[in-house]
Amino acid sequence: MKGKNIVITGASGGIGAEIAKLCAESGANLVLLARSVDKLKQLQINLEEYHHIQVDVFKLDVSDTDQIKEVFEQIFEQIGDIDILVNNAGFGVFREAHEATLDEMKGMFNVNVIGLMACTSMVLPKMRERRFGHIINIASQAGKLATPKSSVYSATKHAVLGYTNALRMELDDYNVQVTSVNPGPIATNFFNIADEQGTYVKNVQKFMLEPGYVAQKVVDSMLTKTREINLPRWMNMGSVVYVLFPRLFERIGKRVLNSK
Ligand code: NJP
Repeated sequence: MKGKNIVITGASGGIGAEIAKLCAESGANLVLLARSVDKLKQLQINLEEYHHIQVDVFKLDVSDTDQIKEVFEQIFEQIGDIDILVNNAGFGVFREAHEATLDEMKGMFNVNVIGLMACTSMVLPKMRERRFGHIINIASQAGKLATPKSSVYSATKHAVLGYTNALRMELDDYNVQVTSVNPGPIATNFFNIADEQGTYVKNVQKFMLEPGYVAQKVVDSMLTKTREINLPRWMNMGSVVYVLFPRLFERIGKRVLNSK
């Protein structure tokens, strides 16, 4: 990965920042994007100092598609071709469907789905032309198995998985890899917004993943033909069984499925 240009959205914290740190260790050049530009600049200083790599930061709200176009055009002009795009920016709000506001629904879809697709659209022409690249979309186990209080969030991640699977097939002949990452709960600031009451965090504390562990799996997959990363594996088994026996699964697993 030495010298490769890697763009990460939502790099100001959580798994995005962890992915950035691990990519820096491998000698890649980084482009870090998020709204919190101060946090990005601090990360830039640390990574440049310790790893002697090029790190560029741009303020980007991925819910603003005009901004996406401007920022990616600047990246192409100032830095050059993008080798790996990690679509990581995202958020969730855990609420029952009847309580979810239209603003929340639009907000989640604009960031998690439209933003992800708009960033991808910016890199696709060049990657197809160069017959080289890797697009990594951070989805979720919620994109495979929807649970109460995550109707909207799950819907966004189902959309991400649908998009990602079709994209992979479209790019099959172009040597552009497409990977979806489907984690269960990870110990990040995600839950400050998603789970205000702390109920879910309390219920899943035992099997919460460390962000560095998830990031390592993502970085290990870079420039390989990894189709999906599912973490933890046992949780993905649940998603597989759910597809086969949905009615039974919902009945037997009711208590666990209601942990939000
Ligand atoms: O969350 P957090 P994670 N425009 O809150 C950025 C998925 N996931 O690392 O803009 C641009 O620590 C935000 O930056 P800022 C999840 O759905 C998580 O856990 O400065 N960026 C920050 O850097 C998401 O797709 C869990 O506020 C925006 C980053 O996104 C990904 O993992 C489980 C933005 C969020 O960092 C990373 O989340 C799962 C915007 N409008 C999937 N809005 C989990 N944590 O349990 C937010 O299955 N960001």
